[in-house]
Amino acid sequence: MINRHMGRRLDRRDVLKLGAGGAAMAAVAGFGAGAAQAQAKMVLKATDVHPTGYPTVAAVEAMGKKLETATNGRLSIQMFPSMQLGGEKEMIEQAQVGALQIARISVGPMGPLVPEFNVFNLPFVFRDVTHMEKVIDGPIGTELLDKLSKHPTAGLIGLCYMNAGQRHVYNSKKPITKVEDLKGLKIRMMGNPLFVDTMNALGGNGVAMGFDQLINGMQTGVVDGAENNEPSYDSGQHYRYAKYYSKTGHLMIPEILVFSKKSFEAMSKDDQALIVKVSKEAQMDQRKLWYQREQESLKKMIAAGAIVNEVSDKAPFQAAVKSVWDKYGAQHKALIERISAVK
Ligand code: GTR
Repeated sequence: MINRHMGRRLDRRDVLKLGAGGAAMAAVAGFGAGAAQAQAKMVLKATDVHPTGYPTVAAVEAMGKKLETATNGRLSIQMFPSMQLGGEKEMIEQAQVGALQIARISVGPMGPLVPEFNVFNLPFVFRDVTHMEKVIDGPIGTELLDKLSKHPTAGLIGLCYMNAGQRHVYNSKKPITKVEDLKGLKIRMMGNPLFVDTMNALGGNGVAMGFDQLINGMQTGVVDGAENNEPSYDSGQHYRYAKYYSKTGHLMIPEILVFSKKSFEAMSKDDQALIVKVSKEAQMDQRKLWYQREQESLKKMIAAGAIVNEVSDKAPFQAAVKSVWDKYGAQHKALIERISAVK
């Protein structure tokens, strides 16, 4: 597999060969005893679809520095940014088998695994960013992370959340100011049927595709555009292919940091607790970086030629996605009510 933007992409064999973390893990398994576990040096492999300098990448790197300091260099993080280990689907698979330890992904693809996460994926579920932050920082956020960690087959530990702003539609044809404007546009959506249904309900044609396939999809006209927050649009230089960026704000999906359950269970209780602690700090560290980056990205993309427009009346967009709420929300009524009760 070749990643056009990054040179050769690593395949699973490379990941296993590369695995400083994996080697340490093998040593741990060999020693078996708790004391040996507590001392084994481990390089935790982390990955992100975004490049170095992106808020999520920077926050996980800072987490690695904290681990190094707290353990005198025994635990550290090696970051593989920019989709070097594949898209989010591949990242999840590698974390499940312990070929990497930390994957920073969107809650988006988690819905099919832990259905409650689809509540965060419902269009217009949060009133605003403050509401979303209160939910992820509070008991509901913790409950959903625990659901993932306790899932019998997911093979992942849910560590923390991160901010990802609001998602807005962008395309190469025209600005979207009203819901009818989406008609006939092929818009790339994340790999979760809920999102394709959302775009279709809005009148567009939702096309499920990995983030790693998107530039190619826009270049070849398989899609006319996609939807994402300002920092993703800017850092992926998507304005080069789809210059109309319309602030539909239809989704506000938090990010999630997951840890390989296989790797986690091989670590000492103290190390596990330390990882949980630094990840909670990372949730807040990333937030500060996020707000700065959103502003910077907005300026950069406009300077690069993006044409940004506000969407003044969101009510028709909200009305159009009722079928999505009926299909994916009906079984989570109580959770939805709890979310809307968060003030
Ligand atoms: C970004 C998010 C990524 C990925 C991407 C996508 O906002 O940070 O994790 O989910 O969107 O659209 O696939």
